[in-house]
Parts: sequence; structure tokens; C-alpha cells
Amino acid sequence: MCNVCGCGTGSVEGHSHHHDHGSGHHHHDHDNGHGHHHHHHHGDIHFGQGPAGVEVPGMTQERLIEIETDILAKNDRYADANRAILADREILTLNLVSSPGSGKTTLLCKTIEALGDQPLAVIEGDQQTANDADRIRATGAKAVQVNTGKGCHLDGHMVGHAMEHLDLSNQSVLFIENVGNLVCPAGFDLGEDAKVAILSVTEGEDKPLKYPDMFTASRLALLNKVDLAPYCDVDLDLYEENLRRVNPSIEIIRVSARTGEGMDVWLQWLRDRLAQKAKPEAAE
Ligand SMILES: Nc1nc2c(ncn2[C@@H]2O[C@H](COP(=O)(O)OP(=O)(O)OP(=O)(O)O)[C@@H](O)[C@H]2O)c(=O)[nH]1
Ligand SMILES: [Mg+2]
Repeated sequence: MCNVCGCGTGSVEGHSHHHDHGSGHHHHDHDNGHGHHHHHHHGDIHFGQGPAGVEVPGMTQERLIEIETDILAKNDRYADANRAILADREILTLNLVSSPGSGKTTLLCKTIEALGDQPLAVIEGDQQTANDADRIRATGAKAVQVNTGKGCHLDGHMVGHAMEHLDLSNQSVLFIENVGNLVCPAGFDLGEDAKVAILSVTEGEDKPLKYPDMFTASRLALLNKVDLAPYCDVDLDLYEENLRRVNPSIEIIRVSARTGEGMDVWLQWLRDRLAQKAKPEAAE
């Protein structure tokens, strides 16, 4: 559990959650912090080695797991209700997750322009301001802003309300731009078809190793701002290698929202997912 925000994400759930959402949670203790991507020198301090994956002063590991399980079970009920509506209406839903400023809104605006008359809508999550929803509406797309206040992620309940505020079309795309945060949004199912992680080359190629939960939970990584790569000491092949170390099945597309590089590959990925989302025609 995040002991700053109390949001209920811990490494235990972070690893198992996306594999079995809707079917309860398993608390493994195979992952006691030994091995598993972590390399610690003697004398380094690591607080995540117990079964809860986190320490909070004054609370036992058992209590932490109990709280986390409760929060996530409630979230999953809302997420499942969202998923049922979205499946019935054949709405492809993508949860865009990243650190602040990786280019989510810029990429979304460019994507919306490129998709032309494809029906779509956007839910914008930020702690404060309606800036991003305003940027999306300027493209002509429907958008609703959700401000989370001190909250560090969107949850299934917030997204359910936001869906009611959008006049969603059948067979459309719903983009959810999550709060810029590489930690907490990883643990919260919103009812989406997939999490899409946006990284930017300026963040550095070690980020997948430092914040693994976000990347194990994501199906696709968009490696954005490749136009800046020549100006940064960044090794894009190593960036991809590190992503695959934490998630061997992750798909990766290099893009630049600024120059349009790679946008065709990303748009094709989107169109393929949209085609898969369509239900087979009911037999007469
Ligand atoms: N050079 C370059 N700059 C980019 C690219 N994509 C986004 N930016 C810039 O990066 C900055 C942040 O972009 P945003 O789209 O606001 O990022 P965000 O992820 O939506 O940010 P938050 O919602 O605040 O987390 C802006 O100055 C963008 O113009 C890109 O591909 N190349
Ligand atoms: Mg944004």
C-alpha cells in the first residue's frame, strides 16, 4: 500500500492484479524482495520485503494486506461494472499511464486529429485544473475532467461517474488519461481493455527497472519524444531491453508526438484493437 496516500497499491497486488482482475487476489509470499530485479548492496535499506510489499509504522503486515485487499476488492466491483457497460457497447477503452509530462495529452490530441471521424471520448484525470480537458475539447472531441484533489490515481468509481457525464457512442474509443504518477495507477483496474504506458526518452532508460509495477501492468509502451533522443544521453535499445526485462510480453512503439514519427504504427495498433473489440454479428 502506498503509505503516503493510503491508496492501497502494494507490490503484491501490483504484480498479480492485472493477471486476474475480477477473480480475487492472491497474496504470494514468494516475492519477499529477494532477487526479482532488485539488486541491493550490503547496507542499503529496503522497506518492501514483507508480504505486504511496504511498511507503515504502527501497522502489521497482516493489517496492511487486509486494508489493501478491501480497497482493491471495492475498486474491482466498480471496474467490473464499467467493463460490462463498455463491452456491451463495444467501446475500446485504454488507460494511459505515465509519469507527469511524458506527453500523454499532446499524444492524445495528435491521435484524435489523426483518427478523423472515429467516434471517441476522453476522461482526463489530474489532481487539479481543467487544462487537459480544455486541450482535448479544443480538438472537437468530448472530454470530461476528473480532479482527484489529493488523490494520486483514478479509480473505478470515479471513471463510472465520468462515463455517465460523457455521451458515449457505441463502437467508439474511450481514452482515460490517468494522473501523472508511475506508482499508484498501476494497481487500479478501471474496467479498461488495456493500460498503455507512455514513457519519454528524457526520463532515462532505467525507469522500467525502478518502477516495474507500471510496466508489468501495461500491454503497450509508447516510447515518446524520440525527436529528443539525439540531445539526451539515452540508449533507446537499452530502454526497450529494460521494459522487456520487467514485462517480456510488452509491446513497444517508438513515437514522437511532435514530429509524428511512429504515429502510423500506433494508429494501426489502435485500429487493430478496435476491430478485435467488435462483437461478431448476431446470427439471424
Ligand atoms: N520534443 C517533444 N516534446 C513533446 C513531445 N510530446 C510532448 N512534448 C512536450 O512535453 C510537455 C508535456 O506534454 P503533455 O502532453 O502536457 O504531457 P502529459 O503527460 O499530458 O502531462 P501531465 O498530464 O501533466 O502528466 C509539453 O511541453 C509538450 O509539448 C514529443 O514527442 N517531443
Ligand atoms: Mg496531460
